[in-house]
Amino acid sequence: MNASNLIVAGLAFSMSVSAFAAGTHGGGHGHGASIGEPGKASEASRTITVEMHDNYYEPEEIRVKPGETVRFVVQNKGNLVHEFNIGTPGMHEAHQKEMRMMVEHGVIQGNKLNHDMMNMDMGNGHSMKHDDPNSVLLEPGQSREVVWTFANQGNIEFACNVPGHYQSGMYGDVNFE
Ligand SMILES: [Cu+2]
Repeated sequence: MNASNLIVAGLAFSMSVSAFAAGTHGGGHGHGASIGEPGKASEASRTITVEMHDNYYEPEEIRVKPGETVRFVVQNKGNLVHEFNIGTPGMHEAHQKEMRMMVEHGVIQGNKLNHDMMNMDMGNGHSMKHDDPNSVLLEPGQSREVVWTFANQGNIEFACNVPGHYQSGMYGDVNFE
């Protein structure tokens, strides 16, 4: 096993551990009923454009109806890599550990992503692809959609878990009407 395989194996292990830890808190990694579920664009009642800046969102909070499906158009208008991730505060905290590993291993490099490394197959169906349906990770200038069906209520935030960003205020509340 060469050095880079060793690093990747270590990262795969740490990511699966944290994913498991998040799952035990009932919520998991975007699959829990508490935060809702991936939605269909055809069922979305409206589109909300979310701009990501260094380091804040515009708008800073959103209001949704219980069970509403919303199509988010997420645009990175900043100069750094940013994430839009729908989850509970506990899920964000767990995800921040994974993101720290991604920075430490050079997958996230300030203003760009190492796509080769993200696409690398680490075995067992794992990769560092950041393709959970409740989140997008974007380089400056990129734009992508997230369609999400919210549950009836919940303590939900949209947040950026790139190291330091949440702590500097890059999160917003999802308020239920
Ligand atoms: Cu950010």
